[in-house]
Amino acid sequence: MFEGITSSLQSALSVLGRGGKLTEANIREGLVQVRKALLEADVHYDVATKFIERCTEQAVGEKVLKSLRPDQQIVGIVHQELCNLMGPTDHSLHLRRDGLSKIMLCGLQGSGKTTTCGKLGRMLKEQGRRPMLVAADLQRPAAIEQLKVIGQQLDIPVYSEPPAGTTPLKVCVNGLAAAKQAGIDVVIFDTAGRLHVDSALMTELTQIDVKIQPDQILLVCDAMTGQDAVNSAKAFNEALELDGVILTKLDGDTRGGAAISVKEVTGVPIKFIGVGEQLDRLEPFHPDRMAGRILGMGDVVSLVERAQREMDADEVERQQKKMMAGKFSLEDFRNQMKMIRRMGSLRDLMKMIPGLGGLMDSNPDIDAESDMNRIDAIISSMTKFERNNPDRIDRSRRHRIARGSGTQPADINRLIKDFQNMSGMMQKMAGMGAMDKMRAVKDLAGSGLLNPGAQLASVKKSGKMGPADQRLADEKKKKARKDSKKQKKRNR
Ligand SMILES: Nc1nc2c(ncn2[C@@H]2O[C@H](COP(=O)(O)OP(=O)(O)O)[C@@H](O)[C@H]2O)c(=O)[nH]1
Ligand SMILES: [Mg+2]
Repeated sequence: MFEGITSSLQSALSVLGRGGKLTEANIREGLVQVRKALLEADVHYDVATKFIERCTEQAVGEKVLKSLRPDQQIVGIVHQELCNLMGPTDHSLHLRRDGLSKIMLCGLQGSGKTTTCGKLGRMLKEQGRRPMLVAADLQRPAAIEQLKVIGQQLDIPVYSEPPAGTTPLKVCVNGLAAAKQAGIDVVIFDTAGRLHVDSALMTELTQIDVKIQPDQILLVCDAMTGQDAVNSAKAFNEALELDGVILTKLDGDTRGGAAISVKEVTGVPIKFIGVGEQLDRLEPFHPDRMAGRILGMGDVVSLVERAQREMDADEVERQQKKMMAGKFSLEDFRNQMKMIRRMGSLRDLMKMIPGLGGLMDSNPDIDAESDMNRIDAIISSMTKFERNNPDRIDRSRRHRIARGSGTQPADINRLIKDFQNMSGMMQKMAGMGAMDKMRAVKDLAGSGLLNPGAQLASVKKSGKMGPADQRLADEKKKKARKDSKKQKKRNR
């Protein structure tokens, strides 16, 4: 997969390593070569250009990580930007927990729809679902038979009708009714394609969409067709509002352009990839793994990631020292929170603290992911003086902060108390043995500071909305509006 782009990217990036020292000029020169490699791989022109702009901006401004050669660091940047371009990871089919889920597959002729119907059916069956396939492609004489054979191989029911005297829409409606009767929980509709996007095809698919109201509309795209795949994805998305793309034939001699461009051009995520003709050759799409394959520099990428972790670990250690010396302020605390977000989880952070790594694994209840926004809001409403001297926050300051952050004065109190407990604990921990540290982590978890969402539960109970709640509520509203718009479009 991707031999061409991988080798040309590697030679572009190796130019950077030659000079020994990186200058802005040779960063730019190296990235121009990267851009050329992308265009040769049939990456969309605008995508390649913007991609290089982002990489250049990053590379020129970046702090050099100790223990890395600058050219290695550039590989890291290109990798990260490739991940951003193709990500985030989104391979959920959003199936209903109970009741019937409907998945509609569409795409050009020969893109792999019928095969992918079987692959998805097989995957769902393995997950314990009861799928059914519906043969709604009446365009190709052999399509129905092809789907039936696939169904037989997988022992999955297939609904079909003799093509004379029916329409694709009727087949879908009747297939859905049959599925409901048979207690099926996921119906997958195999629809017709054409050689090119045309209005007759779009009308047929839109009618099915409106009538059947699928939960997911997935476009099956042939990765070998490069930019054509991307252009057709754009056209299908304008007519149908796709939920995802399944990119097929990535096992073949593809140049990789479609995989790199499709998300950026259409905004629709790649959910699965087809990597072979056999029915088990379907994989969830992982942008980071794909970026790694495209770059073909797995070893350098992991080196960069390790160096970044080391940098974060250095920062943690620095903060740790401050904490143990009793000089850790709420401002530091917030910075640390930001770092945690960047790194993924508090669990990971704790693992970096010398002596705490193994202990985290024995405390699976610690869930620090929830709602750090609230703490952020509280600290944001404090003055610099208050952040550095939390013990000086009196009643009137407390009320002002609560008003500013949309929380209750009691919540400010609790945050400060927990924060002081934590600082105290950290100071004590400096001289502790392993057992005591374990106990200390347990206490810390019990205090609620490691679970900021829980500790501010009283805000929710009070029924008043703070800015953080407001933001969440606004987002929910926005999503609801978007959903109803989609619904209306479908009902047209
Ligand atoms: N190598 C490879 N071939 C595939 C893949 N998916 C489908 N195909 C092949 O592509 C051809 C067209 O597939 P088909 O499912 O009939 O396409 P449809 O016209 O969209 O229904 C068939 O020969 C499939 O075996 C894949 O992921 N890799
Ligand atoms: Mg087909």
